[in-house]
Amino acid sequence: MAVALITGITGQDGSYLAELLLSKDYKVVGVVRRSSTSAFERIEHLLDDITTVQGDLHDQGSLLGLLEEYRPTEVYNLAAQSFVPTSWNQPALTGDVTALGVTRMLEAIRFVDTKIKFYQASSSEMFGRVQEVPQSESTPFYPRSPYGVAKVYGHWITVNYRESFDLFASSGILFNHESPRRGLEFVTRKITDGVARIKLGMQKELRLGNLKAQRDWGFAGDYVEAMWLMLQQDQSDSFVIGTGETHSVREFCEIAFGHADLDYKEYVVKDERFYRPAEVDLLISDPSKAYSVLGWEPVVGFKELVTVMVDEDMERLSTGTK
Ligand code: NAP
Ligand code: G4F
Repeated sequence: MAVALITGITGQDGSYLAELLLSKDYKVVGVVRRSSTSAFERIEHLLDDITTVQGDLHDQGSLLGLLEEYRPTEVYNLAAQSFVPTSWNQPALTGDVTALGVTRMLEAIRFVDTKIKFYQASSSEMFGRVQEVPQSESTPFYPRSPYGVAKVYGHWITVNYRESFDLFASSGILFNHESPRRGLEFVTRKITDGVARIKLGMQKELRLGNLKAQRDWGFAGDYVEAMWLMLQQDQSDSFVIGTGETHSVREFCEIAFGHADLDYKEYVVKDERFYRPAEVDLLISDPSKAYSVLGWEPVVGFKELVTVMVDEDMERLSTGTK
């Protein structure tokens, strides 16, 4: 039986990846960090089918112990301090988890079993002040946040262990991907949650930062399929995963508010607090390598993504479900 160990299983992507791997008859082991409150909101429906274990990317021993005990065939390293603004307030912690945490997992694999296949969750945030449009696997990195810098380290240490120790270590350079399970602080979910609250009379306005920023937004459920495909190849490699389209935060607002018969201009208030010390203005992927080598393509388009997120937030808030 294939055994997958997922770090970050309580996060957006971890929950979709666990569902995908269960549907493929994997035994799924999810690493959860110790907390005084439960972080199982996104995986509550899976708890009977997966094994959750305590571990932390800060702690080398916990990772070694987990690999020894569960002997996974595949490790998906999705855990990170993943919110870009927090990385300016907690840059050292971000580097410790998001950068050095990758090395700790790779070291654990090197010591326990070099046959374990490894997936690293790299990010389009590494392209930062983009050196090329669109961005592909060969585009140079120019990160613009401590998070982006940490992800560049995580990416290159993955490539380095692939080349130094012959590990099967793949890096997925994923562009922004969203869903109704996205954290509420990220701009897409902040907007769809805000739209639902305004429509239901629970909130009067929505305070946002830079509306001009452009992102290549896809659906998280489609992107976890690409992660799995990367580990089914004959050789490990790096792949850009995105839709090849870009849209501004303003466009996202137009569609989201419009879907609820509202005009975003009447509700969105610009707030300096949500501007960043250094911005990533434009991201747009060239996913042609993934299309041709992995046979992967996104299914959910931009407008469908936005409207589904609004609908789910309306449903959640109007029925009082979580
Ligand atoms: P997310 O929802 O923020 O989930 C992050 C996960 O990491 C959570 O399960 C969190 O646990 C866990 N975690 C944080 N610190 C940890 C630590 N020290 N030890 C163990 N676990 C820890 O992120 P996501 O959107 O699912 O993204 C998954 C991965 O892809 C991340 O590495 C992210 O940086 C990367 N990525 C995301 C996108 C995107 O658009 N979503 C794009 C490119 C790359 P708690 O639940 O306890 O907080
Ligand atoms: O939704 P965001 O916070 O995502 P960001 O910074 O692009 O990072 C996400 O995608 C990365 C992949 O490129 C991941 F690696 C990372 O882990 C994360 O998942 O912000 C998107 C854009 C930014 O340009 C930001 O300035 O939206 C702009 N924005 C405007 N107003 C806002 C807001 N962002 C947030 N979070 N909140 C606002 O009020």
